[in-house]
Formats: sequence, structure tokens, C-alpha cells
Amino acid sequence: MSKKYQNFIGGKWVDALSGETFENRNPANWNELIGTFPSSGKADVDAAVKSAREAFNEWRLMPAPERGDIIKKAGDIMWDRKEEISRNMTREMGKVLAETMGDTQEGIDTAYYAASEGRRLFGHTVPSELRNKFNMSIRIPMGVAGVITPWNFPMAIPTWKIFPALVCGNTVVFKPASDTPLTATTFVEILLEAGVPPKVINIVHGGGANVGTPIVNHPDINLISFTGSTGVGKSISKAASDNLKRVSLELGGKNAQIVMDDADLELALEGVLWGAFGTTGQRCTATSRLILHEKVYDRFMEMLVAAASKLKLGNGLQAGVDVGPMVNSDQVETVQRYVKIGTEEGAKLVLGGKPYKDGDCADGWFHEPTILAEVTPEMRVAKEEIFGPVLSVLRIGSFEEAVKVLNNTEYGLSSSIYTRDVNRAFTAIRDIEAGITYVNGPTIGAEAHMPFGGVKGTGNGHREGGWEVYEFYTETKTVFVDYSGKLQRAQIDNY
Ligand code: UN1
Repeated sequence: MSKKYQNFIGGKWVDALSGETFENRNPANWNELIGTFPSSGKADVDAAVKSAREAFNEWRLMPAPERGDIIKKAGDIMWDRKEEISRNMTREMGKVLAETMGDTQEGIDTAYYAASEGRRLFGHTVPSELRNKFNMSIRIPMGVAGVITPWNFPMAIPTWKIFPALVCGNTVVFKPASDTPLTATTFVEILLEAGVPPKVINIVHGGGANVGTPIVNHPDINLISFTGSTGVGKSISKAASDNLKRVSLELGGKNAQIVMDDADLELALEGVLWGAFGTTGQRCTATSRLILHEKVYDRFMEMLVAAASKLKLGNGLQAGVDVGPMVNSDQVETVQRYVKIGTEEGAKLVLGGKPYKDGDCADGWFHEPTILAEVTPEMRVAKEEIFGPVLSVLRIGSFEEAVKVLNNTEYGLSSSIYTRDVNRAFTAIRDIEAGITYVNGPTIGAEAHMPFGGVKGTGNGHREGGWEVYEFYTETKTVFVDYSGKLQRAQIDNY
């Protein structure tokens, strides 16, 4: 049975002011309607920002460890509901159950890390240049955070942003992707059950133009955290500069796995299969390029095509399925467009290349795992993000060439090298232009307590995850306490 879901604004579950709704359907079987959600607009955003602003003063005064206790409780509830959350996630966006379980677990890990951060939020104490004077820096919340999240990690990414925002004392207006409103709604229910005061968290469903843009433009929002495409990220950055909002952008990737001639080929094969076709290739961190040493090229390609052709497509809730559907028809079209671009550029299609409609997959957005071989660095399929189950394979003759080819993209999120040579591994760590480098592991699989983010066109220098994201959600206040009982002039009286 499908259900009608609502926004949560001003401490209440409410419809969009327009009364309009949109449908959420299962990408593995579009006949299955999961629910209808409010199609909101600027007026709904205004109400949500008002609510978040009203709640800020009280929330900021709650001790951070107490806020952390609430986040811990949210993690506990997610743990108890892990399977149910993950099943619904597979229904609404397609990836296989093992992966949606991982996505939910990433949210739980983030909760427990954030909870403990409530007991840190370190500042510094520093000696003063004057006698009887005390210097320190403390961290203060910013205000209202606008959080705009994608559909590919419907639980993990919202938790990456919202748990740190809350533990630092900010209130939140949350716009989840319209492909995954159910997981987002469940997340908000969990926050409320855990004890987040009602007006502190607000969720507004709807599209980017109708909801995202008013959030970005709203003068009473202090910071924006966005994960999505580079195009949208750039426009957010421009719009937000008008009232000097702080903006964290997590954008595209064109991640590569290098396989050197001394690599453990079986291990590298497992890595590239998981990196390229896990989540149907729909990760910012997905392995979109394989940079393969010429000495192992033919052998490895044979292993790769044989293994990738055995991957089983289907509904992610069924046991034995390796690859679920793509999230919607637009994504299938994008992949089809790139297969055409690649073959026209001269790449060789060695596997897949078509939407997949067999058996149970007839009514879903499935696409075959696809491999383009003999790709050269100047081709578009070597440089542009595709966000689907497509792997471009490039042949290289040396380590130096491999790094140069890897760096030949506007993006810089994740990267990987398979080699048994420790000198090469460390040189790669130094010379690869990416925010994340894996040695003898695939490009996917970041952990919640480590900084996550990229260089170049992948973002604007901020990191999510780990300790660094807490810098984003706070401002520094510098404090001087003079206990000398007299006027002391810095730089003057002491010199
Ligand atoms: C993303 O694709 O935006 O490292 C996030 C990974 C996951 C997170 C991916 N832990 O692949």
C-alpha cells in the first residue's frame, strides 16, 4: 500500500502549501508506487527557515554533550531499524540490499562519531603575549543550515551533514533528493524520536528549482551543504555569495583505478568489479576508469570481461543479485548517450552497452554493466562523469604515464593503485591529484570517521566526515580574558 507523506515544518507534519504532490516509484519495477510526497515551493521553505531560526537560540544553549546524547539515541534507533530502513531504501532507489545495509550502517557510524564529538569540539588555549591575560579560541554554532542531498546514499549522506550540524548547535532545513524522499522522512522521524526538538529539524520535499533554489537564496540561512552535480554546485556557490553564506560542495568525480604490471591481478579484479559496478556505478566515488599497464592488459581484460559478464542484474531485494537498476530513466539515457559518444570517439565496446529488459527486469530502469576498451585520454568518456555502470579502460606503459593519465580530468575525488611496490605506492599517494587515494583497494568504501572530499572540480575545499566537518559547522570565537586589573596594550606595552 502506498502512503501519502508530508513535510515536517514548524514542529508539525504538513502538506505543501500548494497541496501538490509527486510520486515515488520503485526503479526496479515502476508499477510499484512507494508513496506520494509534497511538491513544495518557496513559501514552504520560508516557513521551514522561520521555524529553524526560532529554534536556534534554545538549541545552541543546550550543552554539546547533551546534544550528542540525542544523536547517539538516533544511532541506536537506526541500528534497531536497520533492515527495515535498508529494504525501503532498496525499494526507492534500487541498489542491492547488502549495499543499502551498508548505507544505513554508515549513518549509524556517523551518529556515534558525532555523539562523541559533542564531548570534544576542541578549541585552543594559547599563551598571551601579556602578563595576567588568558587567550583561547572556542567553537560556536553558525545558525541555520540548509542541507541538500542526493539519492545515491539516501541515509549516509544526510547523516554526514545533519548529525554534525546538530551536534555543533545549528538548526536544519533539509531538502532530500526527490528520488529518495522516504529514507529522508524516516531519518527525520528518527531524529524526533531520539529527542531533537521539533522546530530544530525541518524537511521540505520537492525539486531543485522549487525548493533547493529558495533555500540557497534565503537570507536567513547561514550555511549550505550540498552533494550533487558540478553544474548545480557552481550555481549554488554563485548564488550563496550574495549574502556570504558558507558553502560546502561535494561534486562530481571521474575516479580511476591504476593496475600496474606487478599487481595481484585477482585482487585488482575484485576491486574494479566492486568499484565500477557496485551501486550500479552511481557513486561519486565509483571507478569510472581503469588505467591498465600494457604488460597485463590482455590478460586482465579477459578476466574482467569474463567476470563482469557474470554479474546478475535484478531487483536488489532478491538474493544473488549483484547489480540493481539505475535510479530513473534520465540516468539510463545519460549512460546510453555516453556509450554512443564513446564508440563514436573510437572506444571499443567489449561488454554491455544496452538497457536491460529481460525477465523480471522488464519494468525497471536497468542497464547492462558496460566496458569501453582502448579509450584514450582525450576522449570524453575518459574525462567526463557518467554516473552509471560504465568503465572506460585506458592502456599505459609506465607508472609515470599512469599517474599523468589519472590526473587528466577536471575532477579529483577518489583514486586507487594496485601495485606490490611500496615506493610506487607512496609516490602515487604524493602525486595523484585526488582527495582520497586507496592502495590495493577500490575507489569506493570511505569510512565515516575519515575526511571525505575531493580536489579540483570535485568541490570547494571542504571535507565531510571525520573531524574536519566540525570545522565547517562552527565558527571560531577568539577570547581574551585580562585579569591584570589594568589596561594592557598589546604590541605596545610589552615592547
Ligand atoms: C558518494 O558516492 O557520494 O566511499 C558517497 C564510498 C561511500 C560513500 C560514497 N562510503 O563509496
